[in-house]
Amino acid sequence: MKLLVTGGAGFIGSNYIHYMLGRYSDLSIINVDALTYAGNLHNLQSIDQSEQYRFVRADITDRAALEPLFAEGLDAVVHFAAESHVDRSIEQPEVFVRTNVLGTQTLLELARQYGTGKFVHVSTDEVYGTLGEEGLFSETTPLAPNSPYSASKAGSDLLVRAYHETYGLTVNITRCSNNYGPYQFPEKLIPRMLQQAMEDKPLPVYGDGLNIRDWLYVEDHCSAIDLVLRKGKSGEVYNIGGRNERTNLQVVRTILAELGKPESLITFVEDRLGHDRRYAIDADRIRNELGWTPKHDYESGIRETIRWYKANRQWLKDVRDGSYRAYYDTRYGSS
Ligand code: NAD
Ligand code: TDX
Repeated sequence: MKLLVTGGAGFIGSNYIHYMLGRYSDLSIINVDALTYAGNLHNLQSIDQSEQYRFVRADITDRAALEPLFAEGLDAVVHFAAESHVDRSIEQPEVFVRTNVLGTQTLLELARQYGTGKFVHVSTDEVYGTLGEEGLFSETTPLAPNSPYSASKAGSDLLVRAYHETYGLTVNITRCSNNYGPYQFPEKLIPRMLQQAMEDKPLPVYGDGLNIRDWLYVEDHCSAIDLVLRKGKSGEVYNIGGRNERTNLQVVRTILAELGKPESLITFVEDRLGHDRRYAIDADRIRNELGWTPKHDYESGIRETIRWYKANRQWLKDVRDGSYRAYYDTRYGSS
């Protein structure tokens, strides 16, 4: 099977490539990534020389750069590439629309023209908006995105749906809750707080810290996407989540306790604009129809993640000071 993975140098994409190559010996993967600030090929260093793996630096809005890859004949596309950080989308919405909406449409159009086998679009629970104290997001919950990030992801979801309905493209959409684990860029809650705590710096908690997220260890997201790719019914949406609801304060306190740091490092700061209060996922469809079960419970997953960041402080340092970029610019030309 020849698989095109977009955004494979990012957090979830790189975990997914490791997961798939570790599992299937008859698979070849082309990783297309523009290497934005969030893309880091060091995440993939251990498989860099594998005959099953090829990297192509390209922007997903660049049709001319992508076309030869589709022309080779692809069995499937698994589409991760996106601008992914809500806070950045509040500051700079345009690039979110360009990459997430136009980039997705560019890929869909090529998949249609070249008869690509299946298009798996990796989306997010944030397209459903926010929940009150009760209830869960199901696949039939109406889309009600609140941030420019989630609106751009919802736009891309609707294009995927339209390519299925209009042109009969074989597609699936996955909508997962918040991921955590190795290789996550330290702008996101868990690695950011870990980094601050390890350096005895203040941990900036937005608002009252009582917003709730539903956490899933990244490998469990990868196993779900693998199942959807192989067994998902075309046109179907699959929610993915592990029913691990925690307030941000609970997450931060666990990190401090595990690192043996004082709670006095917690600093309440101005709230995020349009901050969604609560996310919680009903994942019954993927569990019942495809037999997915997550392997990691939150308590052991978070401890494993903390151990990884402690053992990989150089990775965090390189990401923060941008030193990995010099390597790319020598090897692939500056962006
Ligand atoms: P990330 O920001 O860590 O990685 C994104 C990757 O996409 C980077 O390697 C970046 O270089 C690449 N990219 C960005 N713009 C590009 C462009 N125009 N062309 C080509 N490549 C480009 O993101 P992530 O957290 O790994 O998320 C991956 C996907 O999963 C996203 O689509 C996101 O919406 C979705 N998702 C993320 C989470 C989460 O908790 N992180 C949860 C659910 C869904
Ligand atoms: O410094 C912080 N302080 C803080 O209180 C940061 C970075 C975040 N927060 C809060 C905001 C959220 O309530 O923590 C929560 C999690 O924030 P993020 O890590 O930015 O994630 P979130 O906004 O929930 O979105 C994430 O999950 C869904 C990913 O970034 C998205 O790509 C994914 O679609």
